[in-house]
Amino acid sequence: MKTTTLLLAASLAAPFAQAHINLEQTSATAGAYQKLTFRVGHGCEGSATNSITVVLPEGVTGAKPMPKAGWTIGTVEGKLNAPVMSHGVAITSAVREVSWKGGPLLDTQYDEFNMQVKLPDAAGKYYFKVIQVCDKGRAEWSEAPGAPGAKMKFPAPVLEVLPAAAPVHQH
Ligand SMILES: [Cu+2]
Repeated sequence: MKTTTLLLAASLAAPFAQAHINLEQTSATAGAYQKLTFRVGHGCEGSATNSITVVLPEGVTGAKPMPKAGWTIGTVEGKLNAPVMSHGVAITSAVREVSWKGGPLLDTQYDEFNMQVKLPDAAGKYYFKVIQVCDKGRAEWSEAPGAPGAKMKFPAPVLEVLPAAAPVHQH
């Protein structure tokens, strides 16, 4: 009896973790032009989603949202803390936020929101804060892992940027 309960608890926990707002891509290469797909698994405690805003982490530039039928795109440009080189030119400001407003996306439905970005040259974990606004209520997906095993209620979508392969030595 006890085993059955534990197994059931485990099988319920796994899909729930996938149901948040998360990134389809888990890792990518430093410096690459990368497609990012934000997956919206549910609304705000049952209420339909009518906007999501993605806040780009420092170093992620060149954001180009993919148009989406039924949704209006908005972007917010801002200064970068450190200039980024692009095609030999130092970029000092870039899109910092991308939003899609529209829908509504019902809690019983699922959708995906795409953009292309230029990833930074520095490897590491990059957290994309997402603000979800619903007909009733809102959610900020902004938590980064703290202590190991600590439970997060609203984890931020994360992308692991891996070092670019060292150039092949050719004679
Ligand atoms: Cu969730």
